[in-house]
Amino acid sequence: MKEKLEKIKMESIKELEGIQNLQQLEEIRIKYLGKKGELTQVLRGMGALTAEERPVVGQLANEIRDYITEKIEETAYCLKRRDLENRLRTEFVDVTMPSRKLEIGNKHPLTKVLDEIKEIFIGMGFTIVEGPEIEKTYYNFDALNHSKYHPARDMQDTFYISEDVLLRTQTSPVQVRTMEKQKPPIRILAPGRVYRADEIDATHSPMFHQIEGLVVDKGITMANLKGTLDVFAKQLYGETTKTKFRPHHFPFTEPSAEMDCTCAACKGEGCRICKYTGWIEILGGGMVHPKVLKKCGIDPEIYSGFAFGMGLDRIAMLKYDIDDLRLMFENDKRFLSQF
Ligand code: 2U9
Repeated sequence: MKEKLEKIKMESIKELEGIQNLQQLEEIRIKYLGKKGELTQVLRGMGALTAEERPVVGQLANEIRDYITEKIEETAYCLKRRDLENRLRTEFVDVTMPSRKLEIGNKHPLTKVLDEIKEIFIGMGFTIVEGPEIEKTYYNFDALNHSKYHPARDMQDTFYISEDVLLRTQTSPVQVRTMEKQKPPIRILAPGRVYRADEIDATHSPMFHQIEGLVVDKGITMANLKGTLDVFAKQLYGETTKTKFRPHHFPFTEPSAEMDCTCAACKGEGCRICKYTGWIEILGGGMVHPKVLKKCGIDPEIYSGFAFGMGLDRIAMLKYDIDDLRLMFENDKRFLSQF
């Protein structure tokens, strides 16, 4: 019996030396000290011993159980200590490190200028209206008094989906649709993407952005157009901005004009941006052609209106001195993060 007990002690010491984790340690505890453990089995045989042997073997067995228990507790402490040190090393967070820079986005320059222009016209009582970019030829050309043979209808200028469906070349169809649905007074601003079959270069893109406006009511005159656009220019470029109107032609307005304003960069002195003229053309406009009103069911004998249109990309490029339109669409963060 004594030999068995000594053998158990030696085996348990040997096994405990090779322990790698707490799971293995628990298995050893069960193997030797558990209800069906080797030490427990030996102690069950104590009944067969003589009265003289029993106390001696019992004491040895208790000493070995205490020894193994102590060794297991020591090993458990060492394993837990090792695991804690590992965690402290691997899960270490240096709270003194600077936090990760949160990349906060910023508005695209086109969005910034669009928001600014919308605010100006909302301040003058205009409502923002949007419409389909894939449009009927009727709304893009016929309703706007383009003759059947107007060059703008040519394939080299316009993207056609089918004979009577195209990508809109201006946001005017939005105004036409509004006039069909709403009786005067009308005071709307129609921003959005437009498409023309242009080759991409520093100042042209097949997709660009326009903002058009339309006012229809009784007694609307060219003076209202000039006054509204003069206020717009002053609010966009500063109170000292001057405007001038040059006669022009558009099929959908008569009379028509193009509006220049004094260069915001040099205040009219002349510089690189305004090509040393002191003036920059920013938009076109005119009195809505009576045929356009009539096609929308508005009686030109009772009502009159003015309309205008501007290229948003051009205005943004002028405002931020951007010399290549392609930068607007390439999504290069080095460019976009400057705004
Ligand atoms: C309706 C009637 C008339 C919209 C207008 C312009 C003049 C104009 C250009 C500016 C630069 C297009 O992006 S651009 O190339 N537009 O000069 N647009 S009048 O006139 C309308 C619109 C809708 C029913």
